Amino acid sequence: MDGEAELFYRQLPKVELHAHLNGSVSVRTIDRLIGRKPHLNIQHSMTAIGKGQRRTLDECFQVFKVIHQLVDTEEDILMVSADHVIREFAADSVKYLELRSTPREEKNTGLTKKGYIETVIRAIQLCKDEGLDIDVRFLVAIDRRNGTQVAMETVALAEQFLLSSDGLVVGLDLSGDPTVGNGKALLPALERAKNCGLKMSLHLSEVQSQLEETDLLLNLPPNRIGHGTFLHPEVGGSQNLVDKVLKNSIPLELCLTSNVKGQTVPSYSQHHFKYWYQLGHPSVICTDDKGVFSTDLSQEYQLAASTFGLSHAAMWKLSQQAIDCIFAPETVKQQLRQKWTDLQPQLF
Ligand code: 6MZ
Repeated sequence: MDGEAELFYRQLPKVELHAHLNGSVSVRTIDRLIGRKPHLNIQHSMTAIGKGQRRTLDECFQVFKVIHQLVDTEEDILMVSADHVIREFAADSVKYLELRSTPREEKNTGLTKKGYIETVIRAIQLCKDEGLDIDVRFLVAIDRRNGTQVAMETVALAEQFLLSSDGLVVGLDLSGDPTVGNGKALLPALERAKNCGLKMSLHLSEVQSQLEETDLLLNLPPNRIGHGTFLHPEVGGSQNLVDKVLKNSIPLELCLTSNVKGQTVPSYSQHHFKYWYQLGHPSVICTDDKGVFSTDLSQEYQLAASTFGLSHAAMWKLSQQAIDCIFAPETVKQQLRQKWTDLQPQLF
């Protein structure tokens, strides 16, 4: 890669809005976790998809199960979040990060869902107290495969933390294996989330079979869409879906390497980033799972620029416009805009 371009993207201030905590655990951290739990017999080749490698989406979801075995105590969550993931994003010039994670209960270790969220919040607070130059917020995730009841309980938990976390919990994420579960069954939980003021980012149309569900969930409407790979007519979506997204101006979180390595998109040049960018629709470049897909946000920006022939100035604008799409309040947006203005002379 061109060293000068690499430096530009590394230094470019960035906003990361789509990062799953356990998918963001880098190989270095995985090695540490493996060292702490040798009895699990896990090698790091089981948790990261290297350069040039591809997996089916189903295989990617097997990877998360392996990582979950390694991260199953409050101590692990704190170490992974505070010592590694947040710090790595900060070192990559990410100035604002919305982390998302599915609260888990682990009978063996006594981990509870409430304890899980509290620990992530503690990690964010630790980084804040230390003065790390990154503003981190949290989205509580619903894993779609767990059904209506669990979704409802997750919303109730998220609602509690929305009120008690000093603004750190800002919303809800709907994720999980898109080929499993049923979006319609989750609608009451999502409506409740909306009514209690939780901002919502929903994984929609990550695979082609989700047309009907996407149509239904777009009526909420969500505040942002994760992936949206199969929304547009050229790939089997529909103009109706596109119109709904445009009408409500719902930003898209786009994760190039994740989609190519997970094989829902055949190549970088065929990524739907192009479609939405050409429409001038708010599109935010994100990593999804930087550990599992062996990437980082600088690399994703650089890949988008080189694949679609975009200038440094265009990429700067893209990173700046991402500020409009964050879930934190207007005052935070103003602070970030100021930060971008202050940093601009160093890059151009
Ligand atoms: C859908 C995904 C995902 O929650 O344990 N997750 N859901 N599509 C994707 N595209 C590849 N990547 C990650 O992080 C891991 C969890 O995030 C969701 C899955 O539910 C996965 O188990 P947490 O921190």
